[in-house]
Amino acid sequence: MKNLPKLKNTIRLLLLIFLTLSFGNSCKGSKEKKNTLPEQAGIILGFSQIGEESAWRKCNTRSVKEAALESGVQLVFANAEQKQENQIKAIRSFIAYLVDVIAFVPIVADGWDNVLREAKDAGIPVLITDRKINTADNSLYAGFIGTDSLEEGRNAALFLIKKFGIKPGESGKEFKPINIVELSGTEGSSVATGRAAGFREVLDEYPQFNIIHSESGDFLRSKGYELMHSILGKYKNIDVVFSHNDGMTLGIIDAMTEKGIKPGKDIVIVTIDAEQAAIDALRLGKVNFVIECNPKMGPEIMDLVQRLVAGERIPRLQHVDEQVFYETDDLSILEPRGY
Ligand code: GZL
Repeated sequence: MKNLPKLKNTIRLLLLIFLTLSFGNSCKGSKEKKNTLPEQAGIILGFSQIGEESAWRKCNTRSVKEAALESGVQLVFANAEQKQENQIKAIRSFIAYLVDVIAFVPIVADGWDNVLREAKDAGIPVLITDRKINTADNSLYAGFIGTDSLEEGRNAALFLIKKFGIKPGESGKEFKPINIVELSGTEGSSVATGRAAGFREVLDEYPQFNIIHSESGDFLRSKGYELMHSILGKYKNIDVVFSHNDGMTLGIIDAMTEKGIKPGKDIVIVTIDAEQAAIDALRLGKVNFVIECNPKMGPEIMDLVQRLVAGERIPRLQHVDEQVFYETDDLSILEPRGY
């Protein structure tokens, strides 16, 4: 079958027409020229993205698309519009198209084994990005690159211990309870689970802290606003809000302000992502601590894709660099965040 490569390229070209037409309209904001057919496709990467639920996600998508253009990787990009079943369909299309590598952001951690087994049977390596999956079979993917959500949750708790002047290990026999409301991210996502777990892992050592309410706002600003509005009607003794992303935090700030509550002063706010709007709120004293979750992992993803195609082993687990921003920091020196 000496014509196999030619046959493979013909199949690819036909399927690329199909995929470009079928996903073309769902690559909202896609920078690639629509329906371009590469004369000589190099590496072809099938990428399934969750959707556009936050400024963070949109920046993550831009980073992937720009890095693909920069590195000459032919990107077949599918926007799942917040549905796992759309991600599974897209991955099956990538398999049919015989892409060189599949990368995706798993919207939730469970339910991937079957489709990843199909990719494995097709001999297509899989790179998991941003969020993690739960699986008993580690052979189903080559590696992970993304955020360390456990550490983000721990950092949120360590800030509160400092903020409320509690000495490490202080038993706090006599103490006024510090009441916390947590607005968490998408239920079942590894990042919401990790942030909540890291937060509790540290705070469980300090009986002063009391999580009086925890609810998922699905990383959406609108839900952050709605939930905060109703929570403020239910509880009169909130000291802290821990929000799993800046999008929800912006909704939280709106709800507090409407109720005459000074965010960052009457109620301490800790938030994750470090998008520009959160840094601006930190400068204004409307939030007290911002934990960076770095969306700009496109270049690292393309490097890992190229290494996989070259037959190299890649790290099983690679966390992106992240930092934190305190209300007391000199924020005037910060570069624009880009998301
Ligand atoms: C975190 C990422 C989360 C962000 C949200 O790695 O998956 O999803 O924190 C985004 O803003 O919607």
